[in-house]
Amino acid sequence: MSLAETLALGIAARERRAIARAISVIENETAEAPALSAALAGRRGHARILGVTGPPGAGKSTLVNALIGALLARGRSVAVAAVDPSSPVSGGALLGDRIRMIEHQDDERVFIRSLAARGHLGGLTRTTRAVVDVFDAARFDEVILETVGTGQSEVEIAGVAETRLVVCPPDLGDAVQTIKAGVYEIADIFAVNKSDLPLAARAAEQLRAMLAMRRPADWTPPVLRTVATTGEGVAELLADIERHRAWRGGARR
Ligand SMILES: Nc1nc2c(ncn2[C@@H]2O[C@H](COP(=O)(O)OP(=O)(O)O)[C@@H](O)[C@H]2O)c(=O)[nH]1
Ligand SMILES: [Mg+2]
Repeated sequence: MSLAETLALGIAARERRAIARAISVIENETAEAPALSAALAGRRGHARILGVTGPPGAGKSTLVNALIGALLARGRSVAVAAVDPSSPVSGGALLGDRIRMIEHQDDERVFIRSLAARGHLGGLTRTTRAVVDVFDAARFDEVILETVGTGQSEVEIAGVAETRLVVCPPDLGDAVQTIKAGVYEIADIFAVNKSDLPLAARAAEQLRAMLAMRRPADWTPPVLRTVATTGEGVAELLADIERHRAWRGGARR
C-alpha cells in the first residue's frame, strides 16, 4: 500500500498520528501530497466549516476555545486549524493559540493544529483547503479556521469557510478604516468580543450603523457581544452560526 493509501485509511479511522502526518505531507508539499488529496477526495462534504478572523488580540483563539466547549456539549466533534500568515513557524502568536485552546487538546473529539506560514498566499489558501479535506475525511463534524492577517489574506483564507465570523475588539479604533476598506465585507456574523470592557456597546452600535449603509441583502450580518473568557454570548453566537447555515442551505464548497 502506498503512503497516501495508508494515511487515508488512518484518517478515516480518525487516528491522530495519521491526521498529523497527513497535514505535514500537505504543508511540506511532499511527493505524496497529490495522491493523498486524490485518496481523500471521495470523503468530502461532511464537515461544517467556520472561519474566524479579525485583528490580533481581539480574542479569536479564546472565543474558538469557548466554541469548542459549546460544540462538544452538543455532541459534535471539532477540528481547528489556526493560520497566521504573518507569523513564523514558531511565532509567539501560534504558541499562544495552542495554550489558549489547550483546555480541549486532550479530548479525542478535538484536533487542533497550527498551520505554518510558508510560501505565498495562494499556497497557504491551497494548504488550508487540503487540511480541511483531511479533517472532513476524518469525519469531524465541525472545522474551525482561525486566521489573522491583513486584508487579502483574511479574505482569501476565509473564502474556504461556509460561515465567516469576524471578531472585533471593543475599541474599534483603526479597525474602522479596515472595515470601511471592505475587508469586513466578508463577514456573515460579527462578534464584538471583550464585551466586559467599556466601549463594547459603542463598537456594536458603530458596526450596526456601518452595516445599515450596505445595500439590502438577503442576509444581514448580526452583531453579537461576547465575553470569550467567561463564555457569555457564546450560545447566542452558536445559534446565529446555525441560523446562517440554515439560510445558506445545502450549498457547500
Ligand atoms: N477582558 C477580556 N479579555 C479577553 C476576552 N477574550 C480574550 N481575552 C484576552 O485577550 C487576549 C488575546 O486573546 P486571544 O484569544 O489570544 O486573541 P487572538 O489574537 O484574537 O487569537 C488574551 O489575553 C485573552 O485572555 C474577553 O472576552 N474579555
Ligand atoms: Mg489567536
